[in-house]
Formats: sequence, C-alpha cells, structure tokens
Amino acid sequence: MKCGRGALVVLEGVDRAGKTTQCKELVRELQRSGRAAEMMRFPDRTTMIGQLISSYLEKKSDLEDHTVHLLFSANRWELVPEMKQKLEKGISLVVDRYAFSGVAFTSAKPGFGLEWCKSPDVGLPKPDLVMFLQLPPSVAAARGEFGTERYETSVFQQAVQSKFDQLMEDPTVNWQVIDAARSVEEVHKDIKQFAMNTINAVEKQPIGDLWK
Ligand code: DGP
Ligand code: NA
Ligand code: NA
Repeated sequence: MKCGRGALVVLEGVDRAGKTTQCKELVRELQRSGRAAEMMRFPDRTTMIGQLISSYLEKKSDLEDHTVHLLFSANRWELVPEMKQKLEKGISLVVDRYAFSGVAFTSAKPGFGLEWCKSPDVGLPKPDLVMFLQLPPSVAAARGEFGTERYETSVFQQAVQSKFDQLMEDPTVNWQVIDAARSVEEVHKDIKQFAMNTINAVEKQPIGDLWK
C-alpha cells in the first residue's frame, strides 16, 4: 500500500524563542517514533544565494532592501523542488523559519507594506502547520545579549513581532501559538502533539499553495 505524503511543519518566532532547539528535538522525536522526518532552515546559507544572504546578515556586505528581500525569497524557491520530492516520498519537513519571517523582517523596515512583501512568496508550498513560538520581550532579554548580526536589536525585533501579529490574523494559515517562556521539555511536548496530529491529518491531502 502506498504511504501518504509528509507534512510541512514550520516554526516561527522572534530571535531567541528557541526555534532551532525545538526543530531539532521534534525531528529527533519523530524519527524515534518511526516517522520519516528531516529538518530544514531558512535562510539556507549553504547555497550560492544563501552565501550572499549570510554575508549580508554578518554585515560583511550591504544589499539594497528590496534586493535582499527577493534573495531571501529566491532562497526558499530554490529549495522547493527538493521539498516537494521529500514530502511526496512521505518525509515530513520541520522548517526553522519560512516566508513569514521573510515578510515580518522586511515589512518591519520603513516603506515596506505587507502585501508587497508577501508577493514573491505567493505559491510556495503551504505549511500544514505554523507554530509561532511566543516570547515576551522581558523573557527574551533575560536569555542574554543579542548577537552581532543585522536585525539583532530589541527595537527591530519588536517591530518584527508586531508584523508577525498581523500575519497571524490570516485564517487561511494554520497558526498555533506556543508559549515559549516555559522549559524546553514543556514546549517540546506541545509542539510534538501539534505536529503528530498534523502529520496524521494531512497524509492524503494535496500540498497547498501559500497565500493563493
Ligand atoms: P537565523 O539563521 O534563523 O538566525 O536567521 C537569520 C536572520 O535573518 C534572522 O534575524 C531572521 C532573518 N530572516 C530570516 N528570513 C528572512 C527573510 O526572508 N527576510 C529577511 N529580511 N530576514 C529574514
Ligand atoms: Na539570528
Ligand atoms: Na528584507
């Protein structure tokens, strides 16, 4: 009997919410329970486009704001064939950031509207589940200093959070807000439950198109 497709599960949130730790934990847990699962992250800094983005984030180069927005989007699109192949083979993908970070980070800059920011990502494989790791700024601050990369300031991160709030009003996306102020284990338990339910629910459904 042919098995169903994998689920596309995305973790979003502001910096230091614990996305990367939780993505790794989830993949490990899914694999332990006998499910095919792999982690991906955006930006994927290993491709040629990803290297341009990485250099920009490390402030080793400057790029015009529209240009860098389109590069982040192109970095997602270049991985789409691989993502679709894996999903169709029954592998669930756990993705650290996706188009929502793309829109939130650029639209937090002056002069960028939400609609313009969304447009290059319209039609990407639609996540079956987007878990937003919610963290109050005070708790984020207690987790230590920001790094030195571009965007890593509390003023900018607050602007990003309010853009995420706007994106989460969209009922066409399956959002789940996760309280990320708890222990890694408690957060993991919730994430695992939502992911398992989604993986079981979407097996026989086609992959959707984001924002279409
Ligand atoms: P990370 O490798 O997860 O720390 O992400 C790198 C930084 O880039 C982080 O501050 C979030 C930001 N970012 C992620 N995706 C996008 C995007 O599509 N557009 C923009 N402008 N920023 C992004
Ligand atoms: Na970062
Ligand atoms: Na941007």
